[in-house]
Amino acid sequence: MDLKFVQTTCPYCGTGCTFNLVVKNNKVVGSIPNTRSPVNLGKTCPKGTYAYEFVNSKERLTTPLIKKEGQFVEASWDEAIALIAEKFKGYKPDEIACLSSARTSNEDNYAMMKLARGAFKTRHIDHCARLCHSSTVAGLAAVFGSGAMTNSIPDIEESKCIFIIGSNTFEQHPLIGRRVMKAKQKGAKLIYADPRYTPTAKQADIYLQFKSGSDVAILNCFMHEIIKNGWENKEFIANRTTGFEELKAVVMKDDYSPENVEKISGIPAAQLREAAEIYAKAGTGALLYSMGITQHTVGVDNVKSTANLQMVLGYLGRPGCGVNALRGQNNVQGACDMGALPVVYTGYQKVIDPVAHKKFEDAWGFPDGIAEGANGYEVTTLINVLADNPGEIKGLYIMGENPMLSDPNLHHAEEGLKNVEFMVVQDIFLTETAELADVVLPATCYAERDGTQTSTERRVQKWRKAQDPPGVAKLDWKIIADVAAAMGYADQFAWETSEDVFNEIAELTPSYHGMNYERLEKPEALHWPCPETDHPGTPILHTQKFATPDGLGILSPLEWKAPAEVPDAEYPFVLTTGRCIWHWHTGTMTRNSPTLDTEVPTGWIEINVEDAKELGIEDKELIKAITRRGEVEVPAKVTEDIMKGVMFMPFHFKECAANKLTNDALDPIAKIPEFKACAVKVEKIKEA
Ligand SMILES: Nc1nc2c(c(=O)[nH]1)N[C@H]1C(S)=C(S)[C@@H](COP(=O)(O)OP(=O)(O)OC[C@H]3O[C@@H](n4cnc5c(=O)[nH]c(N)nc54)[C@H](O)[C@@H]3O)O[C@H]1N2
Ligand SMILES: Nc1nc2c(c(=O)[nH]1)N[C@H]1C(S)=C(S)[C@@H](COP(=O)(O)OP(=O)(O)OC[C@H]3O[C@@H](n4cnc5c(=O)[nH]c(N)nc54)[C@H](O)[C@@H]3O)O[C@H]1N2
Ligand code: SF4
Ligand SMILES: [Mo]
Repeated sequence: MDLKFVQTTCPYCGTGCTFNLVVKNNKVVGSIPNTRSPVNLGKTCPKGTYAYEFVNSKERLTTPLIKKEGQFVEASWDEAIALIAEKFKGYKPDEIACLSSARTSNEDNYAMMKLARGAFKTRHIDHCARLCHSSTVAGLAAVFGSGAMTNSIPDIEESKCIFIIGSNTFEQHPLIGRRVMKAKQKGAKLIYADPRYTPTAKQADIYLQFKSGSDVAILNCFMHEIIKNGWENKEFIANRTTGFEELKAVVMKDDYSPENVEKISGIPAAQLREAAEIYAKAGTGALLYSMGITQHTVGVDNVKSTANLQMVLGYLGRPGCGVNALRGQNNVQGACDMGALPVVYTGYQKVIDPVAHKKFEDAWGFPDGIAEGANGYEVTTLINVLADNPGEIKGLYIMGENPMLSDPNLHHAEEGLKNVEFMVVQDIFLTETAELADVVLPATCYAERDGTQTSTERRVQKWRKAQDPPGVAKLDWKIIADVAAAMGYADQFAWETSEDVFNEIAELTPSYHGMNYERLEKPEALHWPCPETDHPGTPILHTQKFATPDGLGILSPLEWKAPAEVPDAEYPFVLTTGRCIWHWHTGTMTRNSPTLDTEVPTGWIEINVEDAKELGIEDKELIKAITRRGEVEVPAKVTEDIMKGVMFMPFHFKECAANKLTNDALDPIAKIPEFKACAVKVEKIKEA
């Protein structure tokens, strides 16, 4: 028997745990956590533990498929690639759009960005970060000059008080949750704000339950109390920030007194006072947030509000502090870093900056130039264009995304995707989105390849090949390079290994410039910025100054605004959506992992006990949930863990897809949809 262990990085969440894949006779059969990892210290959560199960699922795509007369027919790579090249050559640049993937490696995202801008010459490229942390990228870049998590994961242990708002850390970033527990063991307090009494809430010293969509009011109330009592960090405010007087003028208004914020949020005034005092007096406080903050029409305001609080208390630039935006997908940080966004090349070099444009044009050497230096469509704008202006975009190339379940207001998204003349989907499974494609391309998964991914703490870590891919599946960047070559750009995509791609990235990206595959072999890998090969990397950002032009952090005066759609007589409840620990997004991987799938076989809607009683709904009863955009049948979970007036659904399950209900109203700056609040009603299903 041939047995080996291959160290790799978890393909699920942005925590970036590493483990060893157990490989028997050339097949991945198990995993063992890596004890040398400074991130997960020898542990993994259930998804990491069973991340080997989907690798050899019978459902994996094994060969290219071409749709002929409405049916998929197996095809050779030559045939599929030739068809794609011919179709895309026939479209004008602005008729093409690409969706890149936070599930794939940095090398793949870089290749996709180069394919879009260099070969297709389109400016329309984006990926699921739009639905996730686009508010963070926009909000933190505006106030700190850099849109990333400021501190590192091990650093959370140094905190004296941890304030988690809008992140169910214990279920969605379990190995970051473990750090929070380690800090607690050292005496730290945990304050947790969330509409649901989640597993994270169960560990909190103070739990603030509130109505979805009141975050700015709550954060302003904290600052109101802090400034009223003189607990702000006057030295930090004076030396490192601008805009304090303007901020103060807003947060000190009576609107943000604990009594008034109790009316908006439902949190008792006394509890708001107590939480603000404990947090302010801790002296060292880390704020953690995720989708509860970002996925709102006021997502950018929410993000800036968290930054305001941390600056007012001087909780930045030192250990145990920070604005810690917990990034979701394994490589969403990297996909953004690689420029899989409509406004930047790698390392956030702006496409509208003529210097950056020329740098990439010269370095890449396309004989016929690259996409113009203008911003393109965001995912959400693209879907609107597809649905409302058919024919404007004719060709769509999607790598590793499943918008047919993950986009808001699915009927609208489906209408848009069906209007595309020619659609390519490159995935590891035949997804709901792939079903609509003209060509489906089989990719290798994390276990079948070398590559790098960048975790939420900006740590760049490696994937290592453990087994061969199924059938004729190929590396994502290799497929992209083949498409480019068939369009006449073989020279620009002449990489032989993943390392070749990485070296090109490092060459063109200041924050990755000092990295190479050899340096990334160390157990702790490297955090960007890492500008030179002798630079140790940067675990904590903004220690001396912020990355803004004058080095100062910008305090933003912000008023609370209600969500785009609030309950009324017809739709009397707030619906919020999210995740559970066992499943991943649209379920392609976790529902093909028998252990995880058995734990939670289908979806549900959480309803407060009193609400259920008034509606005459029993636990586990199949009911109908209805919004202005659609309806689904879904089992009720009657529970005290959710606030009265609020309901919650996970979006993992196609048979009761939460996104048939969600609102596609957008934040005006980040263009993120309001997944976290819309108005809903529920009905009993009448017997036939
Ligand atoms: N198991 C698992 N882990 C995951 C994922 C997964 O699919 N499954 N996905 C990954 C990805 S891509 C991401 S982005 C992260 C997301 O990680 P999280 O943001 O932690 O997950 P969510 O469940 O989307 O939402 C978090 C919490 O926000 C609360 N919430 C709802 N409305 C509001 C509100 O108005 N304000 C506030 N403050 N909170 C509110 C919800 O009750 C929920 O508990 O998780 C990552 N980790
Ligand atoms: N209602 C509601 N909707 C939401 C959210 C919410 O909180 N509520 N959250 C939003 C957020 S934060 C996010 S991040 C999005 C996620 O939205 P998506 O990114 O669309 O969801 P995933 O299911 O992660 O899709 C990733 C796809 O990549 C494929 N894949 C995995 N590995 C590879 C690989 O190596 N190569 C290739 N080519 N493909 C691969 C998977 O099979 C899967 O089809 O969902 C958003 N939608
Ligand atoms: S915490 Fe995230 S990275 Fe770690 S094992 Fe779980 S899913 Fe994987
Ligand atoms: Mo996400």
